[in-house]
Formats: sequence, C-alpha cells, structure tokens
Amino acid sequence: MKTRITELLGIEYPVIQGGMAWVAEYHLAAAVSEAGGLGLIGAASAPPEIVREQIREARKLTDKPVGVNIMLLNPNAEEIAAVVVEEGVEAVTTGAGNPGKFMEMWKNAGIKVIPVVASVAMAKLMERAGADAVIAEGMEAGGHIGEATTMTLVPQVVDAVRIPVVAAGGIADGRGFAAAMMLGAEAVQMGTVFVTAEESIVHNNYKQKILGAKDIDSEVTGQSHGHPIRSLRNKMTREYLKLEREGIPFEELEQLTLGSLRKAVIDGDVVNGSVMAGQIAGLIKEEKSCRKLIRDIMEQAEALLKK
Ligand code: TUI
Repeated sequence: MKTRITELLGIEYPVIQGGMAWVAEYHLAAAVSEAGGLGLIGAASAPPEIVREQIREARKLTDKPVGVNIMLLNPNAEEIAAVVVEEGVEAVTTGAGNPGKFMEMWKNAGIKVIPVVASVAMAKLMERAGADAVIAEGMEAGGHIGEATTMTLVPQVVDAVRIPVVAAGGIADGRGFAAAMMLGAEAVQMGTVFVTAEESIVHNNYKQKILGAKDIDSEVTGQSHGHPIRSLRNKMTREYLKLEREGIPFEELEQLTLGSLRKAVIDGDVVNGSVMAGQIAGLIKEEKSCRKLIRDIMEQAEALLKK
C-alpha cells in the first residue's frame, strides 16, 4: 500500500511504531523496521549517550529507516535533538509538546519530522513550522494524552492541513487501520499492540496484563494537574486517583509515580508500577512477531478497503 507517508519515509507499509518510554528500545525498533514499518527508539527520559548507543545497535540489526521519538518534557531533549542529527536518523517523531525550536536543525539535516499533535491548532502550527507530516493522536492512546478522540481529531486535522496525517490512538488491527484510512489518514501509529510483540523486551507480566485486559480496564490519572496519563487499572492508579481526589499537590503525586513505568516494564511490578497502555488493549489477545502483526493488519485492512 503506497501513501505519501510510505513515499516520505521509504517504507513498505504505512505503519509507524509508537515511541514508548522504556519499551521502544532497539530490538523492537529494528524488528518493526525490518518488517516494513517505521521502527522508533523512544528516547523518553534516557540520557543522550544511551540514545546514541540505541541508534547504533538498531543499525546493526537493520539497514531500513529507523526513527527516534523525542519526548519534549525530557530535560535532555535539547541534547537528544543534536544526537539524532549526528547519528543521521531518517525520522523524528515528538511527543508531549512543541518541537518548533528544533525544526530548522532537523530539516537542514534531512530528517523527516513528524510531531504528535492532540489538536487542530497544534497541527496547523507544526505545518507552518515545516513538519513533513503530523501524527493526530486521540485520547484512546496509552501514556500522555490529549482530550479529543481519534474519530473526531483525525478528520478535523486532515481538513486543516495539506501535509499527510498519521492516525494514532485505539488502532491495533486491520479494521482500525481501514477506519483510519477512511478518516483521511495516510498511515497509522500503533503502540500498545507492539508492546505485546515477540520482539518487545518488556517484562512478561506487562505483556500478560495487556493480553488479559478487557475493554474498560484503563484509567486516566493526572487529569486535574493537566498531565493526563492512560494506564491499565491497578493498585497504583487506584491510589493515585484517591490522592488526586483529595487534592494532593502535583509535586507529591510526581514523587509517587517517579520511576513507576520502569518498575512495570523492567521489573514486572504491574501492581505498584505504571502499566501505560491504550484502550485497545482489550482487543489484543496473542503475542505475535512484528512481521506477522503488520502482515495480518495489512491483509485484513486491504480486504476491507477493497469492498
Ligand atoms: O507523548 C505521548 N505519550 C507519552 S509520553 C510518556 S512519558 C511520560 N511519563 C510520565 C509523565 C509524562 C510523560 C508517556 N506517554 N504521546 C504524544 C502526545 N503528545 N500526546 C499528546 C501530545 C501533545 C500534547 C500537547 C502534543 C503537543 C501538545 O502541545 C501542547 C503545547 O502547546 O505545547
């Protein structure tokens, strides 16, 4: 399937992997790229030199395009922005903020820049700043989210900009992919389903928590402080929400959650840790290789789109 996104990135399938903190390391990124999508290393809160190492490791496993996701709340974002130029990655996606100040440097280096946006205003701003495409991410997604749903955000962003739009949030199979195309998207970004991939290094407890999730098993914490995060319900989310209702200051809640994603992803503590995942977790029932995952989605989507 050819779209402006497959052309832009030089990839076979219009599928981009989410830049998930701790999860999106080089094994997963290389596997997605090898399978014909765009694999990404999630820089999250990693130190710049670790990101450089991750890019180099991914290069050893694939000669296909590889990207880096830069989470803009990261205090190291500036240094990582320079590392991606030095290492010559093909694409950068950004999350949780405005990457405007890095745009010129990345464009001059020939990097394709695809910011995640959660509103039409942000999409327009990114287009004016020179973005090659935008990822319109709905609040069905896992992790840090905006307010609009994928169904409402994607077509409004598509109508507001000329650059290609990638749909994200709530997509994990060929039906979701086909629906995104119907809304005018030219690719999808998926996160939660890639967490469960065979090549994903997350602790097995994290994978099983997603594979066992039902439709209504996620919760949004941090809404009252303007930092909404979607995760699967557990002791951590229950306690957080209780304290949030009691009006505990943000700084104290931050202390409570600091390192909680690592706790779940690496240590496998899915009781006290933060199990970030999207609402589509309930649809995902089996672990597959990235190759099979992408092939199955494309096969199902192509059959639906031909009808
Ligand atoms: O970035 C994400 N998802 C994430 S980042 C993350 S790591 C983290 N851990 C703890 C606390 C906070 C973050 C986990 N999940 N998705 C992309 C995304 N970007 N969703 C929404 C946005 C967004 C929101 C506002 C993008 C731009 C924006 O602009 C606001 C502005 O004007 O700066």
